[in-house]
Amino acid sequence: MNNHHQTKAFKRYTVTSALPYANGPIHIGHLAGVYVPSDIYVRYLRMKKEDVVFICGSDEHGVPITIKARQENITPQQVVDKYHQINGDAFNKLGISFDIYHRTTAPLHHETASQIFKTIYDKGIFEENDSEQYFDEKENQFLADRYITGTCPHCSYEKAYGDQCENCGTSLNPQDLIEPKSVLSGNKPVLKKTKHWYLPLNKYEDVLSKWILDGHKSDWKTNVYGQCKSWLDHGLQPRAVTRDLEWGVKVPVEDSEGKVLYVWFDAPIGYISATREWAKENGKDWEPYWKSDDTKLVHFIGKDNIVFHCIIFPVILMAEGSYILPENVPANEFLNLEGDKISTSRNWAVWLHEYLEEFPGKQDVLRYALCATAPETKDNDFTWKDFQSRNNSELLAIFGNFVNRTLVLTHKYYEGKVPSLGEITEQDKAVIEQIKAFPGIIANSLDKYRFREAVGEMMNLARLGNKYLTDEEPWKVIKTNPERVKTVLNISLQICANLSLVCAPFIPFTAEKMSKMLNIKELLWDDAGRLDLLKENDLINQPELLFEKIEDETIQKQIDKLQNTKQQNIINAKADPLKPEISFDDFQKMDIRTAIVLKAEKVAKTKKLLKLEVDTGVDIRTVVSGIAEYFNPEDVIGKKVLILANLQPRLIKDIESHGMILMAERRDGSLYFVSAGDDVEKGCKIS
Ligand code: B3M
Ligand code: ZN
Repeated sequence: MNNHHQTKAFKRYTVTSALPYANGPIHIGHLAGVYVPSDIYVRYLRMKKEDVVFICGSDEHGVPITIKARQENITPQQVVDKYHQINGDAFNKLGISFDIYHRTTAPLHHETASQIFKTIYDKGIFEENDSEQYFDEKENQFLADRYITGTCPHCSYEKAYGDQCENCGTSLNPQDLIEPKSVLSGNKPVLKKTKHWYLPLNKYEDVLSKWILDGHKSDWKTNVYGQCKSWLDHGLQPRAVTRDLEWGVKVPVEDSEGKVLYVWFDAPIGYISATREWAKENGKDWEPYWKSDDTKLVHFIGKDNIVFHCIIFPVILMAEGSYILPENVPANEFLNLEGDKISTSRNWAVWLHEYLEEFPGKQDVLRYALCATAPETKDNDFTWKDFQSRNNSELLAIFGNFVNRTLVLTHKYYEGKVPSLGEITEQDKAVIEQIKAFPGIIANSLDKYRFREAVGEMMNLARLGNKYLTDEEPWKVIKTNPERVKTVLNISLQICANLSLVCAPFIPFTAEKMSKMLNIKELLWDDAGRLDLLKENDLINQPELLFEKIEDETIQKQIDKLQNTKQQNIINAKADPLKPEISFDDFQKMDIRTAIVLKAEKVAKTKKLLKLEVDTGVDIRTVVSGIAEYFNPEDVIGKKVLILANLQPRLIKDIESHGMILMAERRDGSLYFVSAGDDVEKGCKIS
């Protein structure tokens, strides 16, 4: 691990994209976060004739797959076979140009993951620990965290899981849950002893700090660096890398009956097994791509995968001892949809396979829109209106309009032949200087994984051409100064040729059409910036329209589709079953009062919690409430609410909360205040 990563020349590149779980289709959040940026980066590298391998595939183990299989009453293998096909096909149609789309149920992956586990095991690096895990006696199996549900100790949410409470965001251990239940049988699970192997992450804190906090302070994105820093500052714990499950890579050591590798141990190794498969299929040696110091390894992922790619997988590779570490992990933040979080379970998403059906021939419009609004440094929001405007006001009105006018005029005045470049004016010189500069500007952004910035500069080259043509008005000047028009169209054609080059990583389908129209093939990145990509008398083919207007009704149809989904969620969500009966005396114990919210603020590092100061008419007190996803602090100040005033105080995220604000939960999970009406003053007893 060296510190000269910026200047170091690399002989080859291994670029990986997060392996999507094969338990569902791909949506625009995945594309914006991971797959469009990684494809842009690889296409750019290929245009620079770099030796690059682009790796992806299906992540086919893990509890989400077995849960899906239970839900659909099919086998896990059937689940992954279905989505491996759907996802691979959809990526391909969007032009995501992986060199291989492998899968972690492949025998070569099981072999590779087992070998790496065994090497680390034989070095005596794993710690073997017995622990007590929840066991479902009826199903006769240990329960993975996701298979245990119960009440969250922090916010009393009754449907928390063994690994996390989705209501207050707290990460949990199964034994934190109050009244735990097995998702499989509904029974109360029992604690049973079991042995697991632990990766001693704590022993790698120093080497990780040196590698990341010192070595990558300047070139890793701040969101990635910041997450790594906070993990390292908090200190690392040994992490179990085996599980009591049937579905997964069998643990390759004695006394491991019924145990598999933890999915996050085997999944990143899927990048290596995919490279091995690709090398086999292409007569290449895979080892340099993962073991040579002059290889640049880059992982493209979403922010929820940072710790696995920057801490856990690197420790696995360090422990194994013969691998290189990633040079960069340019993780993106999350993309929201029409102001709401994308959610597979609530079907709140734009699914790639549906987009491809509903917008045939418009792959580049989606690629461009997602790149131009990518959540590179903060979460961002996809709206269909923005999508429409990216197409109509940029791709069509600037890029497409400029190319089309240039080619139409070349055919109109010169039978499609490139005219000579006559005398050039000062204005021409200024334009020519900019044409020369654009490839370097775009490359500089791409080298820094700033794809939004890069695609914006690509569109600026189209703007330059569009403005030049409009300013020069060749359709008027042709009558008075035909020689001038030759120069203007020659320069405009050179801009089109340069555009067809520098747009290729972003909108490859358009680039392909342009290279056919302009009759230029196999150009390299280094050819960009030249003013002689098209020679005098070269023949230009008839122009075809690169983009078409997207009408309001087309967009409205998509917006309506999402609204219908929202309505459907409300209808689908059955009302929760009644709780067990209570006596009147039980009810009498509760002291519910009207109250007013005086102050409100977000609870740091949580998505769902607000800290409220509430005047109950009896006293003024602090209450922590899990409503932050539905209400901003400023919206609740002054609100008249109902409070369960004699609830025992609870510590939630280190804040002592006295009481509970009564909320009603809609069918779609959103919350609203239960109120006694505005004309009631604070402190009134509800009975
Ligand atoms: N499948 C998690 C995800 O899809 C996981 C990524 C694995 S990359 C090795 O977000
Ligand atoms: Zn909670």
